[in-house]
Amino acid sequence: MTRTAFITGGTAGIGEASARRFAAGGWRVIVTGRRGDRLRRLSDELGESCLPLELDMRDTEALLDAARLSGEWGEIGLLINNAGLAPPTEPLQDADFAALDNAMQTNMTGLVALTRALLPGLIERKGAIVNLSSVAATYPYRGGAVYGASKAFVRQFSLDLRCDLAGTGVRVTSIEPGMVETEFTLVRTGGDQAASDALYAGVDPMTADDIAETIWWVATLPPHLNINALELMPVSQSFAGFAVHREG
Ligand code: 8X3
Repeated sequence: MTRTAFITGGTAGIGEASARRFAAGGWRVIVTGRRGDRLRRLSDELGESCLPLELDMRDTEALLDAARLSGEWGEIGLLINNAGLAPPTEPLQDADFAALDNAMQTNMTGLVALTRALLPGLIERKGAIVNLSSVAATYPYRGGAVYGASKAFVRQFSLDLRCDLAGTGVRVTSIEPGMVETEFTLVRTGGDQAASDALYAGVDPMTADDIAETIWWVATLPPHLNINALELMPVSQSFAGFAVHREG
């Protein structure tokens, strides 16, 4: 039986790599994103196993429409909630609220709306949900208040959802990566390629393929196994200590 995955944020990075990984594994992939040209390119590459859907995670009505797919494309057994972004790392007191709101709507509201809409079918098929959180859910850093909080939401939403889904056979996982070299920093900095290159320089960061392979592993485990949360970092990334401010 061909299995079907619904992957958000598939025009780049982890979403795009996941679309390729699942298509290569024989799955049908419904791939969403805002950039139609990129979606079309991916769909040309993956052929009949890919259904591209131009979709903005902030448009709840469009999300609910997209979730009403019928026929074989409606047989969704896996939801990969990958779409998400980070606002610039300005301290909250200096931040532009529109950028924060954009991240909150995409990372939380859109994710919940889509998950809610796809849940009846996922329950019927004893499917799985993989949510992309972040190490920022657990480890705070300056300028990360809204991003980190939104990813903590994703982590806790995943864990609480397991309670709601007890007895249904539906699996839920929170994937929490650290540094992955994607367009993440380019988006966060408003397109500053030099800042993005500088952040990843000499780091040997994780790749989108690393995370796609992890999602593949999680999703293809035997059905009695649930990975609740999985935190990953490149070896070169670790933790800093507490900051202490001294007068004088
Ligand atoms: C982003 C993780 O480590 O690049 O989700 O800030 S990190």
